[in-house]
Amino acid sequence: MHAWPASEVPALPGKGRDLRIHDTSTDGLVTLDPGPVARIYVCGITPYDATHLGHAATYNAFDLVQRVWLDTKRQVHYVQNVTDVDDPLLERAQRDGIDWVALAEKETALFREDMTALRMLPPRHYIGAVEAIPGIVPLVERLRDSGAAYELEGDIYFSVESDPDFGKVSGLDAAAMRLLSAERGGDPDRVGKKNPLDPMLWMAAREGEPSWDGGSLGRGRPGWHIECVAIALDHLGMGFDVQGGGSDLAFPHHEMGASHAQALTGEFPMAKAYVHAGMVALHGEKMSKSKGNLVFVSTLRRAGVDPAAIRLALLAHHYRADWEWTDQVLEDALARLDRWRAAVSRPDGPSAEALVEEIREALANDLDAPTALVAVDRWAALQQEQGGTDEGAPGVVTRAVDALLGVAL
Ligand code: 5CA
Ligand code: ZN
Repeated sequence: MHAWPASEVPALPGKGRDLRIHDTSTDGLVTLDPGPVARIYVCGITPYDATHLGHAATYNAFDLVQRVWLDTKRQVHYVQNVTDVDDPLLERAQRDGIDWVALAEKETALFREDMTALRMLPPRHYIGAVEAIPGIVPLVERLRDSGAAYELEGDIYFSVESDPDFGKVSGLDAAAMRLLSAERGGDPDRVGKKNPLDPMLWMAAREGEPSWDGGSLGRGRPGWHIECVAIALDHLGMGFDVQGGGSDLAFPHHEMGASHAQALTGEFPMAKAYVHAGMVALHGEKMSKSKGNLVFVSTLRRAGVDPAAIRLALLAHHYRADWEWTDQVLEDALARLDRWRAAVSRPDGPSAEALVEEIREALANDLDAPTALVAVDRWAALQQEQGGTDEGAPGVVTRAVDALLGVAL
């Protein structure tokens, strides 16, 4: 699939900082040392009800990871998927009486537009589940042939007991896992499974549903977790730096992905850091497709809201926090954008050197964007109250805010 156009990232004076980031697996901060090419996999959308502000907040977090790495003069090898075939997508298409392919294409196109407007840097490889099927089939065959997977009425299940490291990503106990499995696409109550948590790797063709040639697996379609493992291993290989997504992906999705990869390669972990963004809520509940309590980026854009303000609204919250979208959040962001734009509209101002370092330091410290915003606020207030004689300082601020925060002033 094609991704979306990249906005330019201005180079900044001085030196970027290495990223310390929270890893769910160890529940602590890790300092990543990616080498000259940093590798990141971010789980993409299931293309319906896109792009809501919860999605946008999560992609904003991983856009910051890229920007911190780019600031250290590294290249970033970024891969993202699109789950363009899965039960919830098919169910939505059925409910609305539309073709599932058309639904996926329309929503993916809208997502690309929203990401472009928000200045999210595109992945180098943007891969759909459907186009990944030829790479998924041999992995499932290998898992089955090595005894890590088994057949149940034509479907192939992964056996979580085949992985000695199972449970290390999320750190949850069996009861919590079972509850979340039922909520998040698993089928713990299906009779005949070796372990209720075992996830499907390959679903045999069902009447009236799309299916593909699966070689020795028979016709069918891939399970969700193996999709991301196949794409990540194909484009990044084992031991990449970050796997990212919202906190609702820690279990089962990232746990199962790590297990699949362990069974395939004998290695754990697939990613050096498992990084999870908090959940955005609306009216007191997590914004979710199933509840329908959604605010869309495209709705705000159509109403004339500057995408830079939407981005500032996201940045005002620490990526690991759960937070609530309200009208006030947007109003505050609009006011901040006005203040910043006024402050950089003059040819000179207070020195910006310290500010660039403050933004760098805040982001390198577990992507602390709110602290970075407060630092820019202080510079803008100083400009407003006293001005300054440093020629070009407003230009430096504009470039730093663009390069490190993705906000166009
Ligand atoms: N296609 C899979 C990942 S492989 C998927 O989870 N798709 S999704 O469309 O449901 O979600 C896309 C991303 O947005 C995921 O990282 C998910 O954790 C995140 N997300 C979903 N809802 C919210 C929310 N309310 N707040 C923050 N992030 C969210
Ligand atoms: Zn995924």
